[in-house]
Amino acid sequence: KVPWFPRKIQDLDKCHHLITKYDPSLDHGHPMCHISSLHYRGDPLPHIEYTAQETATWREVYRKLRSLYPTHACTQYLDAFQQLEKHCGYREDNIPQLQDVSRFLQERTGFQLRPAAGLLSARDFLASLAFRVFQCTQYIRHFSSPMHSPEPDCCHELLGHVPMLADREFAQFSQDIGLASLGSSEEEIEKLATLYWFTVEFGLCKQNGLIKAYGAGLLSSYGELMYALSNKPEYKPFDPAVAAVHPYQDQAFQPVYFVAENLEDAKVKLQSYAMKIKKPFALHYDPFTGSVEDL
Ligand code: H2B
Ligand code: FE
Repeated sequence: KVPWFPRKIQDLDKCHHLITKYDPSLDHGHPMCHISSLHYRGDPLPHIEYTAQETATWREVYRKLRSLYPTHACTQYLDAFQQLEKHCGYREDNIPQLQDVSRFLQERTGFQLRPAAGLLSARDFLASLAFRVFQCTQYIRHFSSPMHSPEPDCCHELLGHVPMLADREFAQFSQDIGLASLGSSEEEIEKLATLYWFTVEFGLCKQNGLIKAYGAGLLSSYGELMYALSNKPEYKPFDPAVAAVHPYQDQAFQPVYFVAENLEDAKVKLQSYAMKIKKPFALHYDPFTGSVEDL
């Protein structure tokens, strides 16, 4: 039996299942503001007035990470980051608004943001990528630990994910993981989530003979970004079949990173991996209607 999956972008209104272990509303140490309630397609993205303390947390994170980007981030990231500073209010003293960022991404790659209340199930999160929708938290980590957040927060989304989603190849890569997930079994979802982990979150790529970061988990973590490009971790060439079943670490730095030849090569390899996933149907995404159809 094929699990239910969204067939059109409107169906994403049903993809909001939180992983309660990380549900920030259950974390009593967390300030309870800016947790989006249920959002429906077409609703405006909520404008948030962040407090001075929240902006101070952002400033600290922004300043430290920004100093590493020129040497540690891939060129696709750097190009988009420059544009975001120019057009979307990316600054030390300002937490960008999802509405502005979403509009920017739509013009670049057709990706749009949708507010999420916390960590979503892998199935729901991946399904939204199939429609070029990125589910994005709006709250910020607790000020007591600016360099670490146990759950995704807006520092992770805005500094880690958003710049990469402005790149064509990366946007396609993200959508392809999403499309592969639709109607897949629990085991396949588990593998795709692991693949997502080693690429979208912790991926490295070669660039002019050097290794650079494109993964959001790295680009939003000062400590791990430095570590990933030091001589300490082990590197393996990116191979989706290997990465999809590789053990990972969500409580400490990764012992292993997968290095892609470049983003296009990663995309092509992922596409051929996705073709081998066995499903009783074949889907085609129609960009004009924003829906998937059976072939
Ligand atoms: N939910 C949210 N809100 N943001 C994420 O970055 C995220 C998620 N990542 N759910 C997903 C899970 C990822 O870890 C994979 C697909 O499991
Ligand atoms: Fe993430």
